[in-house]
Amino acid sequence: MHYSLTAGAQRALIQAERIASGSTEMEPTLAPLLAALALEESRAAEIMLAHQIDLTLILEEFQIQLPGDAVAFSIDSPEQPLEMSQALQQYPAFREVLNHAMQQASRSDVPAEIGSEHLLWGLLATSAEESAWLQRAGGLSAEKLDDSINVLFRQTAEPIDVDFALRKASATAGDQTNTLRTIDAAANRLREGLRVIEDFLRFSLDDAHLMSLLKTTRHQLADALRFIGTDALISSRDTINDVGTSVSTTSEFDRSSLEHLLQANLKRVQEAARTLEEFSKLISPDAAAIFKQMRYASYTLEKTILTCISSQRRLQDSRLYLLVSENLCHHGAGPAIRESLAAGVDLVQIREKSMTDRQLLEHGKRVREWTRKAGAMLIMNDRPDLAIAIDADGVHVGQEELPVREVRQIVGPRRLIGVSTHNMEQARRAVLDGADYIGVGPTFPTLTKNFASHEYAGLDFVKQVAAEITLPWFAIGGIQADNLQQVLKAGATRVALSSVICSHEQPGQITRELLEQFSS
Ligand code: TZP
Repeated sequence: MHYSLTAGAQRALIQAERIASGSTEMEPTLAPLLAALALEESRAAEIMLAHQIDLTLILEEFQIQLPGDAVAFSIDSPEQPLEMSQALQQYPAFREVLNHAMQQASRSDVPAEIGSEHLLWGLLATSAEESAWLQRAGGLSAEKLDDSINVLFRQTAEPIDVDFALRKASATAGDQTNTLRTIDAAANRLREGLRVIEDFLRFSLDDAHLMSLLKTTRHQLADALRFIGTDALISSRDTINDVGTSVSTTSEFDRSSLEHLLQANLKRVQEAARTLEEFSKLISPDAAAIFKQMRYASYTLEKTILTCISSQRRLQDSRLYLLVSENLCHHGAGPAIRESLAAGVDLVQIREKSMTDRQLLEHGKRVREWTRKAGAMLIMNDRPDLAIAIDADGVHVGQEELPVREVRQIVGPRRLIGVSTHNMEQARRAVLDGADYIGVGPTFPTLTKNFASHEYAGLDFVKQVAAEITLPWFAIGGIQADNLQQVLKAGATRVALSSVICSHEQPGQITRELLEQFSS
């Protein structure tokens, strides 16, 4: 039997070859192919996303660097068949995957084309580390994928019988067309709104993490529309006779700032998702359920983006964040705080583990006065109740303390909430939970707080956060005058520190030295 590859599968193999040829590994593994499958907008990528596996996770797990042109790559260039055969000749591991993929494709009764989902199946059928990881990280196995492949084929090869579904709802032919027209228009509105938001995240906020969330939303839209039937949507389209296209409002052209533009498009996405959800109920409850999820996801996205923008504004000039514990200070907490404030510390955190609540309250009120006079912010560690009592600007919590949602209930919308994070998963979670800033560390070993040796996140964590997250963050842990440059080079623009200032004979002097390093 003759097999051909779909365009998606071809692109994936060529991308895999490009990624593998840029790798230093002597024996290329299957990781480049896995990354290529996630990189392409393909069925394999959709299946992986449905199992919470995305490109970022793969790149992180297998330490892969994408070549610069990976995203811009297109299938139209004439040299591609040659490149693809190179991929197969040079990398026997890819060939093994292709053999498995052929077997899987031959089981299908639709044309014997090998798609990206078959390549993914082929990869899972090997005993490679990448296959075991997909099982661990996303519960994906060749057997599981059998079901997904069947479902996907059912959806694409045999779209839901719209006629039948509408007849059941006793709709007229005119109703059917109008429902489809409405869905088509709302889907376009949603897609366009998502694109504007994505461009904002890319060019204004430059936030890779939030962009990856948006990509998931775009995939969800494609999933839902498949339930409706893309062909039926196109054939119902009648833009020329759509009265809506000639109606415009003055507010449509009234965009006073980038943020305003962003908000208008977030609303547009939410409204479109609601229309899609309601009208899809007449055709496909499955699609309606996905649109509902998308609407909720867009509320979270809105909150996350707006929190990020407002925190960036509030913490715009902050560089040095001092955590003060009485027991670390040479001449007591008072002098350390006042001297470092005078030298330019931007935030002070009260981090006392052995004071009574009364002592903390009195101490907190004093620090409030000093910080206010100096124009600095005050953060209370662990205690939302005391943060309110002393009118602090915010509260900081660790992974074991109250979650952001509960803290927000206590401190209200105005006060900052900071969260300590020790790995990328925690950092991404904190962003989505609504933290206003995060602590990123420990960067270096520290005696100020106990960590097990495996908990040292190190400079790599700092670099990863710098590449992905634009919510304000502070590198923390063991930072001193002689290693600050390494932290700044890793991408940090703000740092939090404790002992280096508190235990110094001259807290003001060392604060000035540290601050100077930011401008050198
Ligand atoms: N969280 C992560 S590291 C750390 C905390 C509270 C201690 C920071 O103190 P130091 O003395 O600057 O290492």
